Amino acid sequence: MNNPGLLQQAEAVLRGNDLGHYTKPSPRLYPHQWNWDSAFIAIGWAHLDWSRATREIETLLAAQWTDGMVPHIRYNPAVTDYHPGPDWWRDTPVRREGVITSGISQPPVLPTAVYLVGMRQPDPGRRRAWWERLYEPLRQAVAYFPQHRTTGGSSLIAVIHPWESGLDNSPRWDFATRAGWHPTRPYRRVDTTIVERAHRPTQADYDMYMYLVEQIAASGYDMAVYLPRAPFLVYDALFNAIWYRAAVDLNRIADAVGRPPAISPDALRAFRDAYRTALWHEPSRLFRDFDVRAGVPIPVDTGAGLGAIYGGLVDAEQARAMVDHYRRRCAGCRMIPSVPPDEGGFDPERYWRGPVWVNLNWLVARGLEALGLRAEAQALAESTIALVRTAGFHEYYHPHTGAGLGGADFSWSAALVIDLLRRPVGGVEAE
Ligand code: 9WN
Repeated sequence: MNNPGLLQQAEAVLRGNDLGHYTKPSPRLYPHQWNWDSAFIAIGWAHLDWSRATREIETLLAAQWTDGMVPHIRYNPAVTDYHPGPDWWRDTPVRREGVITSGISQPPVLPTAVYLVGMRQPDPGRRRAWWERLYEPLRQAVAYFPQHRTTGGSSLIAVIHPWESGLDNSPRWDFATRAGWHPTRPYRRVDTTIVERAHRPTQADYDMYMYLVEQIAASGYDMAVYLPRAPFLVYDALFNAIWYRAAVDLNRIADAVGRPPAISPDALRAFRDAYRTALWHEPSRLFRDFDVRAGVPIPVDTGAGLGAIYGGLVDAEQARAMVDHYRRRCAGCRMIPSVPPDEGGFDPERYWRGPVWVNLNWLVARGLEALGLRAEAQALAESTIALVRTAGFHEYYHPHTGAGLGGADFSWSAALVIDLLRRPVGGVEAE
């Protein structure tokens, strides 16, 4: 694929959002450092400037709590125009001195980013030294979830806020919006002053988000106390698949630095069985999420259910069936709509309720590639690149028209396009 112009444009987006130690997800809408954004962004930086990629990751890891959790936002103290600001997240002794963060996490793409960035380093000595230095914090980041976020004997991981899922207003979480929760404090949104209100979560969604922030902060972030009474407690199919892949990649790093597996093969097997048993929904050929509080599956199909392909939790045959079925439901759309148009909650313009996202496409494309489904992976990579080439580096895209929506100059769209161009599907990875 020869796309020099696109590559240069993508690089310009990353450089434009670069603050030296971290990269803003987008110029005005998201001015702080976000957890899974920085993981995707580092994967892109690794093709341009390896040291810059490692700095992105190390800035994020420096915000890790002493219990292992990597927060979803590391706040930049110089920035005040983002809501919610740090004052919503009560302080805690497990937060590192002098680092201001939120009190929840996000999908753990980070260990996989460390693996992929490491693989871009041609000098095996430098690669190994870097992996050795990061190994223990990464191990703690992965182990945090089984240690603090499991309940009732299952090995599946429970998330406690839609923001932790990374897919904030997915229709999967509408049951929580419908509960009508409100925070006790008034708040003022900034997002709707920057991008169109119709592209963002609703006011009722934000009331629910802020209510949960208050609940979590009031608990002092002690999950042993919080989980038994958490109003929002779900097994998110995408988050769990990303965790599984993180554990597998962490074990690869462990092997490379001469250590035993961080997560035992038995634990991985138990997790895989639990995932496949608890979350598979045969009629939709898709994994679904589970409402742990209510003890019921969440009856909504979305692109998050394809996450198992990235996780390596399905074989090639099942992956192909999943993608074929999803594609049929989305006839006439750019792939992959975050929600299929025949789902009740579908909205082609509103954030995680239908638009196409580059990160979701990248996750599925790389998963298909790893399963040996090269033609399917290539088709998805090419359609993703085509979308961005036509509409620019947007946060998300209209599934019918391909128009760019949400924030402009969006970092992970740029970073992951760089990765798809420089490490084409089926290409040989630098050793
Ligand atoms: C809240 C930064 C983040 C992404 C999330 C996306 C959005 C934040 C917001 O932006 O969430 O965390 O303010 O809407 O949903 O996935 O990490 O790009």
